[in-house]
Amino acid sequence: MKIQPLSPGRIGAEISQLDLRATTAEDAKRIRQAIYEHKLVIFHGQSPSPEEYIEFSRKIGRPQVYFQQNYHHPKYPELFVSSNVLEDGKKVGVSGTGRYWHTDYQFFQEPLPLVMVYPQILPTAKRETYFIDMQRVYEALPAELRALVEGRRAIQEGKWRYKITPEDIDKALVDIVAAVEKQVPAITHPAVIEHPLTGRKSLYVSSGFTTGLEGLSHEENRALMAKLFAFIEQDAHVQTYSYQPGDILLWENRALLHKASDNPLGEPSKSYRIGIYDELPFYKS
Ligand code: AKG
Repeated sequence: MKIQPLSPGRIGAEISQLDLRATTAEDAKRIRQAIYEHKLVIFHGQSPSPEEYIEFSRKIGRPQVYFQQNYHHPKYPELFVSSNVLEDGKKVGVSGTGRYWHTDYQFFQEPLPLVMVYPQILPTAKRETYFIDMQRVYEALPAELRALVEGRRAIQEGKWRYKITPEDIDKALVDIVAAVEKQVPAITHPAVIEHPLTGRKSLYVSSGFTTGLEGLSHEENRALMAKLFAFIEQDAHVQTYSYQPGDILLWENRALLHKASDNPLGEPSKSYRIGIYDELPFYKS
C-alpha cells in the first residue's frame, strides 16, 4: 500500500496499491493515521460489493446507522443512500444530500468523526465534493473574528435540513418542525475544537448547521455569522474533488467542511455513504 500526499497546499493523500477488500489490520492502522495527518484519503479503481464496503468500514472503525430510516439502504442499514434512481420501481434513500456546507452530525452531542463516500452512478455533467480545511481557516482567521469565536460555544441545529417524508403528508408544517425539534433539539459545541490526537484547532461552525454563538443577541449573531461564513466559504478556501468511476473518498469531519455538488441536469446519480466512529472523543474537552 502506498500513501502519496497531494501536491503541497492541497488537502488529502491518494492511497494506491491496495484493494480495499484485502485491507489488513496493519493497512487499516496506516489508513487511519493518514486520515488524521492528511484529513482526506482517496482510493481509485475500487469495486467492493455493499457487504465488502461495509466490511472495510469495520476495519477503520464502527459504522454508523443513520438516525433517520428513510436514508437507509433497504438491505444494509449502514449504507446511507443518496440516489434519484428508482429500484424495482421504488425510491431508495434520499435523492441528493449534503448540498450545503456542513460537517456530519454537527447537530448531535456525538458528531460523526469520519465519513466515506462511494458513488455508484456518476452523472455525466458533474459529480463533485467540495472541501474546506477548517484547521487552516482557524489559523487564517482575522484577529477580530478570532476574538469573537474563541472560548465561545456555537449553536448547532439540524432541523432546517430535515427532508419531508411520505409520512408527513397532510401534516401542518408547524407540527413537522415541532416533531423534528423534539428529535434533534438545538445543541452547542465549542466554536473552536481541538483535535484529540494532533491537538490542532479547527473552527467548528458551518453555514449548514450553525445558527449562532451562545450569549450573543439575534442581531449580533446575524452580523457575525454573515462575516464568518463569507470568510470561510471564499473561493480560495475551497478544494474540489471530481469523481471518476471506482473512486472512494474517506475524510475526517473534525477538520473538514464538505458539500456535495448539485445535479444540474437531474441525471441519474447514486452514492453510498458510510459514517464511521473512530472511538476517539470528537474533540479535547
Ligand atoms: C452528505 O451526505 O452529507 C454529503 O455531504 C455527501 C457528500 C457527497 O456525496 O459528495
